[in-house]
Amino acid sequence: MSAPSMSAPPSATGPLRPYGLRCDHRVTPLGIDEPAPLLSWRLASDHRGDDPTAHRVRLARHPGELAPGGRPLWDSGELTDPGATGVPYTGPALEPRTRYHWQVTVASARDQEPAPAASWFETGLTVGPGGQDASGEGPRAAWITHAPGRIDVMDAPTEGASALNHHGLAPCPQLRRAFDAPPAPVVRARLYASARGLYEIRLNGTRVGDAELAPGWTDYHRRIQYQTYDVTELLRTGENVLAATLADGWWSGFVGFEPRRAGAHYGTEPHLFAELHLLDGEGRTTRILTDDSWRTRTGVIRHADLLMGECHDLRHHTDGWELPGHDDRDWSPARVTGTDHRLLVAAPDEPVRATAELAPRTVTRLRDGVHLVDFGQNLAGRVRLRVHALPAGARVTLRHAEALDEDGALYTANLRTAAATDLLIGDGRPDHVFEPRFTYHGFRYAEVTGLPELAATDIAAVALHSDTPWTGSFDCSDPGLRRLHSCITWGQRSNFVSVPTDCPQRDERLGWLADAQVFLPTAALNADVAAFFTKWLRDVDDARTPDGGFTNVAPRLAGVADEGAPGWGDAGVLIPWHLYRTYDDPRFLARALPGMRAWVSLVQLHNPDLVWRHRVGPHFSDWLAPGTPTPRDVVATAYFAHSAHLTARAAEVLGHHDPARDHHKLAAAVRDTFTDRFVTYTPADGAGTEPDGRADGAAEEPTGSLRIEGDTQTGYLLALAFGLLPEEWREAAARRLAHLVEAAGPGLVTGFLGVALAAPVLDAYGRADLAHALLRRTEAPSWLFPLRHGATTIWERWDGWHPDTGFRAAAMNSFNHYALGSIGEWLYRGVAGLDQSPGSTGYRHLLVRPAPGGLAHAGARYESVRGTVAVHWERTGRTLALRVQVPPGATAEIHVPTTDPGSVRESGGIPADGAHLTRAGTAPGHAVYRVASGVYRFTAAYVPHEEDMT
Ligand code: RAM
Repeated sequence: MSAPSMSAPPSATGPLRPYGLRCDHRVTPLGIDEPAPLLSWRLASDHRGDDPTAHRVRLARHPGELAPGGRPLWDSGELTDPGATGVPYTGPALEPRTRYHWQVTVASARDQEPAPAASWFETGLTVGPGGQDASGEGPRAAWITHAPGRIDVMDAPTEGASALNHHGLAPCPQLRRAFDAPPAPVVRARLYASARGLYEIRLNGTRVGDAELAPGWTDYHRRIQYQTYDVTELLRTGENVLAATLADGWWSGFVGFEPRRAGAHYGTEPHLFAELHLLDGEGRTTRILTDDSWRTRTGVIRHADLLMGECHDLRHHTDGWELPGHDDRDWSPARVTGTDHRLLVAAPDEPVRATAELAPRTVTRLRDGVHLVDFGQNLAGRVRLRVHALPAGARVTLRHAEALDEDGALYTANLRTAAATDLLIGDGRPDHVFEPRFTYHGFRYAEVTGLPELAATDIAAVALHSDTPWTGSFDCSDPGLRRLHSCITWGQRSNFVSVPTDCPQRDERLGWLADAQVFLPTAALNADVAAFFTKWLRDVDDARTPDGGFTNVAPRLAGVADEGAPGWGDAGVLIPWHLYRTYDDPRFLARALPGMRAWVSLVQLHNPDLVWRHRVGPHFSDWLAPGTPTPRDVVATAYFAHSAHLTARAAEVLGHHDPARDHHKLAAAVRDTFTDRFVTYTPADGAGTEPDGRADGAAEEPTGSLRIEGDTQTGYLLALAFGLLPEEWREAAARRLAHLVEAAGPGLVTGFLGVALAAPVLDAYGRADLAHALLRRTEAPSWLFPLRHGATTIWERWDGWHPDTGFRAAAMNSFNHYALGSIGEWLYRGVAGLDQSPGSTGYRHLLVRPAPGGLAHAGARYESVRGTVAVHWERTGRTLALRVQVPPGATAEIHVPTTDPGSVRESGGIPADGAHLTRAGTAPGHAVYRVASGVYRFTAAYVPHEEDMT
């Protein structure tokens, strides 16, 4: 298995040039319905200071109209914002089902010819909300489903049979429609498809697109996504056939854990929606629509469920049903269930795709007909199995697990009611490849029952996840940290499945808001998650409670407390803010601001004294913290202050001055309340009240001593990360935090909320050494503890398995939960030193401040919205070499780690103030420079402290 491949700039060298053109954060999307999409680009140049001075975007229906002298539909004119990474389209209303070509030209400070680059996007069934376009031509297809009464109850598999029996899963409907191609040759064919449930469509036997689990999960009562496919190449003359298979998926299958409402959250059987638009050379469009002319029956898939698994009975297979010429007279007519299209929206994100295939590491024969396969990697996806011969009616059962028990058998207790069992029933014909299509499992191991032999070449694991383009890579000299980064990345792969889920294996897989919030900074470095979160923030908004509050999970689900808990509901504020800063797209804030304001007002309404005690939902506090719990009011009030502050900042960015002022005032008042109620500060001169429990003589320190109620690591982390303390108290708080971390091992005793903040806060207050010590720690709680015990993904609990006590309680013990993987952010920002400065958006102002610790080298590379950012440092003897790449349009403040600032050289020379570099003084352990865009190579004397060395 190779590392995920990254989208990278073109290898061609030269002056300033745009590349990586995107429309609404996607490369050449088909079928968008946004009326004012954002057109953006990255920049590359091989020269220092080769910054953009102006840009111009033009858009046309035909590429020729973009040529010099052509008449485009829209011309932005020359725009002189040198920091821009894109422009929103503001031309004439876009028409539906139309391809638009666009070109950006960027002028450079170096006075060369402006460099152009071109791309395109295509609009969907409609443009704008409401399912109707300006011409009144909305979608016309009906929702159709299998005729009732003809569904036979499935054959229950032998394994996991009880769960499956009781759930009464139904066979997957197949639907087909034969049609003749129009007489004139078709120049363009588009299929717009959706399901209430999941769909897979073939045209003349060939699968359309490569989306898995489409149309993805939304609150189907509020929004249903459709996908657009270019099927021009699949069309043939004469008879053609559209053939679809439907499954329950999130719509009518099992989701989550609520036993009273485990399945059928939105509907009871799946429905299909499809429109095939065929444009011929004479400009005529023929439409093939889902309606009652479609024929249906059930087929080979006897049931398919996301949690329970999938069953294929080959005896129900009919050769050629998806091809022209098949006689479907004994099929039933499809049943039309509605023609309401108001909820249909074009999917704004990349679909789930199969992105990797893993060969088994080992295949072990356990007993007659039972094999255990270890894929060596925990993942979300499914197994592909080649079966050479299977007698009619004989069964092959596939069970999945993340771990093995003491006897070397599958450990499935932690899956709770998720049967995660796939079943193949033979028809006696040789050679069949079995791969479930409408389920996924979280697993590293599979147990295959029913085959006398199993060759390693006959089985593979297929990884599935939302196909967010990879943008980041991290490397360093420590194999433990490299493996940690790999675990984090696999956690992301396994849990970004249409929504950001907590875990991929048990009967849960929900879009928990806090998990997403704490992991987002890491996720957004690993991958371009702008489109993925554009989609999910709609889910977050759709889920809001009637009084305007954010929930704990999105999409909202019966059985999970709606009222957002502190840190959970606040994700509705924190996530848009982080996305805005990362992707330089204020629309994240514009869309979210009403929800942000409603949330903060709601908390204020219920807590007029500004201590957040009421309407705390299930108050998860610092979830799963192994140490003394942080007082709940401390956690909640800290988040209240932070959300109020970010809401004010968001309003400010959008130019909404009054709300900005009000929320700034509120934030200041909550901060004051936080310090009044929860913080005791004793200045250095000894005046003031002595904090309780002071045992370390901290009051002797020059900056005084400080205690936050509860005296827990998380209390200090929240206060420092969210800027809740007066400036002059912060050093004291940071010292207390460092003391608590040291006293614990050094170690962390924080939960989901605290963990994410630990390394960044320690580093910001000069204790990168402690952050490194936490990373090096191998006893629980630590990141390396699970790795020592074979983890290949991040565990839900620090000690999900311990050699002394075995597995933690199965009721909540996931081995693929990304929340504690929030440390990934600091691997990039801290260890490698690749960051943007606090006031910067879209990586306009970089902050490069590596924390070498005891490592020999580290580096990170990141495709920002602006272009490639790269930092690599390496120590040889007593010299540290640092290479930094700053994309065009950006500047960087570079802190060169050195024990002798006078020794610093850049590209071999003494760095002197000039056009591209200025000296900015020294900081403890660093010499600081400000640079323009370009590549810089520093060397410096560097002798680390003894205790930093591994
Ligand atoms: C667990 C989930 C999730 C967490 C909530 C509070 O069941 O796995 O990670 O956010 O509870």
